[in-house]
Amino acid sequence: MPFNEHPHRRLNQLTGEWVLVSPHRTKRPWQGQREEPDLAGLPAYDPDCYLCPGNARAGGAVNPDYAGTFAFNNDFAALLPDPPEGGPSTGSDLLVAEAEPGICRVVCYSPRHDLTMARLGVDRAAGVVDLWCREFADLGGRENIGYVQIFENRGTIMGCSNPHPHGQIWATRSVPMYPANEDRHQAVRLREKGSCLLCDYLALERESGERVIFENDSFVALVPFWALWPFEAMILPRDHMATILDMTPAQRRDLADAMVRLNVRYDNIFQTSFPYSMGIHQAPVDGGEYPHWHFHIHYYPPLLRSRSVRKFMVGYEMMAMPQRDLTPEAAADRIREQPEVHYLEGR
Ligand code: H2U
Ligand code: ZN
Repeated sequence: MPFNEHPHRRLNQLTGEWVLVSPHRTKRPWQGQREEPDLAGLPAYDPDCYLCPGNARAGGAVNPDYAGTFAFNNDFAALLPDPPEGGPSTGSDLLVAEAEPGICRVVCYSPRHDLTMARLGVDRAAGVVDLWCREFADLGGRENIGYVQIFENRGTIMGCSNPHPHGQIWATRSVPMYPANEDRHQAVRLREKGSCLLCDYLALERESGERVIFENDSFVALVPFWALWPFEAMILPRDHMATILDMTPAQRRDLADAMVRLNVRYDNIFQTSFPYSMGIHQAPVDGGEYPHWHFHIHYYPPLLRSRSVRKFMVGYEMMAMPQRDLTPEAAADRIREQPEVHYLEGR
């Protein structure tokens, strides 16, 4: 069956969920309207930003005059370290709730208010990777923490409240739903086939090259076969490793290189700071054995046709299953054809 012409569904091997692909709706490869490049600059320092060095935050704390990265406990944390056990008692087996202890951190990537990951440069991005590793080791070693979710929301359309480059880390006692699902699917693969799901998948993708965007010595950036979002991508380590702590110093730097390069390409697609949610999925830290885990980064960007036309997951997507028109292969082509020099460079 020619996948690029007929409606079909694809199985996400990590989650067991399906995505409907309708390529016949976008036969033409690309005819999107052109918008003027987004040149709106931000100041390097914003006196009203709660993440800039030396500024006061909402809770009254004052940020240090930091030079590299900076992490702090979220002043409006969604999780608290010691909620009362047992949860609300509902008196019915149909109304299930339980306590969820946890910790929420905010991580600033740079003192510069205006430099997103795409413009951070590899040295500073490597500093972010080191910070993630320190936070992961620290939070993962704490009592009552079973999973550490590192993530970033970028852009107002993703609900990000502040353009200052930053991400978040939420650590919980239980393993949250999506990583728990990926955990099960990777475990089944190892049990039934004796091999790692993502090592096998990566070998396939590297052989065909169809959905690979680029690779460096340690990482591959690709559009997954089962991608939901128009320009969804994954960054995977070429070696099998369960968490970011398994990386050598050289691999940490290669991860920074891969993230910056993907972000530059993203920004170049619509000549704007490309919004997305990204997150690192890795093995739980609850003391279990996780030989089946292959850590990876997901990027879920919502833009579809221009910097103002986004994909909504509504209607059929909410009620039945996600659907896309642009094939993952066409999306990979489009990201691959972008230059690795940021469109704002030299302006
Ligand atoms: P976003 O990345 O989604 O914009 O979230 C930023 C976080 O920063 C958000 O969780 C926190 C908010 O609670 N925050 C502080 O911890 N201190 C502040 O002074 C403002 C915002
Ligand atoms: Zn700032």
